Amino acid sequence: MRQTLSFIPTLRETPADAEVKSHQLLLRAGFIRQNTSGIYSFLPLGKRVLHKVERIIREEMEAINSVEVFMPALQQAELWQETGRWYSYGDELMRLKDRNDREFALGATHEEIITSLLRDEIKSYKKLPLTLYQIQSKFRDEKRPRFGLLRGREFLMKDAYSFHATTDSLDKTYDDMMQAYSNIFSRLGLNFRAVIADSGAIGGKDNHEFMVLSEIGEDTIAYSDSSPYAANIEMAAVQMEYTRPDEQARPVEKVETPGQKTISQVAEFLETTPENCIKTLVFKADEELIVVLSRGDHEVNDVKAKHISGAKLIELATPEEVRELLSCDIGSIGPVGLPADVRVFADNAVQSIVNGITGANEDGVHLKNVTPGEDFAVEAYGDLRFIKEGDPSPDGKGTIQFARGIEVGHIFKLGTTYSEPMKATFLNDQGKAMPYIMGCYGIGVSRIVAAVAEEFQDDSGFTWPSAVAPYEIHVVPVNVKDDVQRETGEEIYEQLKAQGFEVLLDDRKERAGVKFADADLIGMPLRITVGKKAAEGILEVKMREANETAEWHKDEVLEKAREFFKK
Ligand code: 9G3
Repeated sequence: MRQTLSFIPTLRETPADAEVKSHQLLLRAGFIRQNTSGIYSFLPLGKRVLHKVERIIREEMEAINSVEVFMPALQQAELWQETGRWYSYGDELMRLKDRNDREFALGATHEEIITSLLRDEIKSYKKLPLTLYQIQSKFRDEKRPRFGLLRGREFLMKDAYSFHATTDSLDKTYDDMMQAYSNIFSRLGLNFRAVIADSGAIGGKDNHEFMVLSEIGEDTIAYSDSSPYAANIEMAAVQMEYTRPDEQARPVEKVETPGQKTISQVAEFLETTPENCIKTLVFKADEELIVVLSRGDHEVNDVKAKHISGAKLIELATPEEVRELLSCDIGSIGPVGLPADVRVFADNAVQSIVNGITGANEDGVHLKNVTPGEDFAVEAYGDLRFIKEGDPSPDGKGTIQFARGIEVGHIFKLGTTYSEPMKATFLNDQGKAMPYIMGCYGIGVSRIVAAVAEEFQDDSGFTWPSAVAPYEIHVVPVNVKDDVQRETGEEIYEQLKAQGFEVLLDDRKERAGVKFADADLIGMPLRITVGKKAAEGILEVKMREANETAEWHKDEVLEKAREFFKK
């Protein structure tokens, strides 16, 4: 492609409101432009990267017999009402009406659509398993779109859905998807981990997120420094034994702690340590207030608290809700003397505390010598705390490290979460109508462009790996007014294109400095500069990622280019 015929509006300045380097460069290098908050246009170079990412995804989906379809973004409300999600999703689900005032959702995801499509077609176990996928725009009205393509309100997703007669069959497809996803992210050159994740509100049991390690990632991953174990921090299990000190439990005593609110303040004031304190939190689990206890130096993990309480949704109770329940402020609550109907859960570490400190459920008063089992009862102990760096890895191999990650994929075992309410059934081999057993598998395609952009760049711009680079070779005649340079550039361009290389020719009448800066900025893997030495048939070559240069004779360009791209 000739640059004079393309559309690559590079910028000199870094756009002010772009916070992360991938967003800054994608704008500066003319790959994307923002239309409005969280909504972007892909310009020619950005579109070509998108196209290559999609091609890799399609190849890996084909390889595991996942078949491509294309579903509507306009989704009739009735389907979302069948699963209840019309009501359970709030402002994030974009809704509109048609000319007859009928209600629609703009597709945030496609479980309802694809399940309604199949329930009319697939009636027998003989037609299962079936895995379908699409690559399509999704709409989610994020409260805080940010970081460019990393969190947008309209974005491109590959979403696949699998349908099975048995859980074994689902397990097989799930494992195939795990492998296909690993292939995809490896081919993209990304440093990723498949992590054990929480399925959020959509139910189902097994699910894994694919995280690209990045310091701008929104998620925290807990991973073992000497095994493949990795989990979203919300799900990382704590496998630790706690020993109870063999001291005698003493009678509980009230103690004035005026103005001491936090665990560390109370511990210091009473000359003890947070390990000897019992932290008490009140959560709203669905509509019920529950109490969750942890050792003073640990943090309660709300996702684990959600699982042990069986709630679908959980959030910290407000100070008003706490005062209404316990007639004191949050800094003074404790497990002793709670109303009998309040459920109490405690992290395993709490049972190793003897003569500990807790709030007295009176403002400015705490209790000393509190011992679980003696002075208060617990409905259940469990692993309820966030794992910490240095904790032993739950698989018993090595210790836990933290890393930030960008979620680029998420796969779920859905079971009958959608087929049940939608009465999407098949006749099994006993002739009995059973709901499909389902899985769903997402990849953030436009988010991947940003994740690769975040990874592959240096001080002067992008260093695209050839798997996703907009073009493989960038031919840059330095001075198009010089006949030799111009004609040599044209000759090389045509020759390489004829041999199947993806070539961009900088045929603009720009100064050398501008051309070189732009070439570095947009970052094709191989740049062939046609300068003064073209008169002797010598071309200067730059391998962008390694930032190395070489001189090639124009007669060897084809052979050398094949060698470079291992074609
Ligand atoms: C919504 C809105 C936002 C959502 C969802 C629905 C996330 C929603 C979870 C999934 C699960 C999988 C198939 C592809 C892979 C991910 N955010 N999720 O269901 F209405 Cl506004 O999308 N779906």
